Amino acid sequence: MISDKIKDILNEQINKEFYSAYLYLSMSAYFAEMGLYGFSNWTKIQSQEEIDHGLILFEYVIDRKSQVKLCPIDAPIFDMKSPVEIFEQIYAHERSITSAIDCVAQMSEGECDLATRNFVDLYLKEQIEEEASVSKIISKLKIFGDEKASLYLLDRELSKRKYTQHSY
Ligand code: OFO
Repeated sequence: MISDKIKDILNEQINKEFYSAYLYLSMSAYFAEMGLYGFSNWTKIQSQEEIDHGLILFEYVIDRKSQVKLCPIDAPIFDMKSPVEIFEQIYAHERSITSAIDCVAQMSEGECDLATRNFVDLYLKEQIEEEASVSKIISKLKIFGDEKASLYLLDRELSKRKYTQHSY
C-alpha cells in the first residue's frame, strides 16, 4: 500500500504522461501537414512511448493496491512554428517532466517509500535519454539550418525511428 500523498502524485504523473502523448500526437499531425513525414514519425513514436509511460504508472498504482484516478487530459498546446522551434518546445516540456519526476522521487524518499523511490529510477533514466536525444536533434537543426536539403536529410533520418514497447 502507498500513502495518499504518493497515490496523488502518481496519479498526477499518469495524467502528465498521457498529456505528453497528446502533445506529441498533435505535433505529429502538424509535421505531417508540413510534409515532414520523418518528423511526424518521430513524434508519433514518442507519443506511443508516453502512453507506455502512463500505463506503467497505472499498473504500478494497481500493483501497490492503491487507486487509479484518471482526470481529464488537457488539449495539447504548442506554437506551430518551424521544426527547430517545435523541438525547443519539446525540450522545455521534457525538462518540466524531469522536474515532476524529481518531485515524485523526493516525495517517496520523504515518505520512506523505497519501493516507489526505486520504481521511479526507470523514469529518471528515461528522462536523461529523452532530453539528450531531443537536444541532439536541436543541435542538428541549428547547425544545418532550416534549408530544404538539410531538412530533407534529417527528415529521412527521423523516419527510421521504430517503436519498441516500454515495460517494467
Ligand atoms: Fe517524455 O517521458 Fe514520459 O516520462
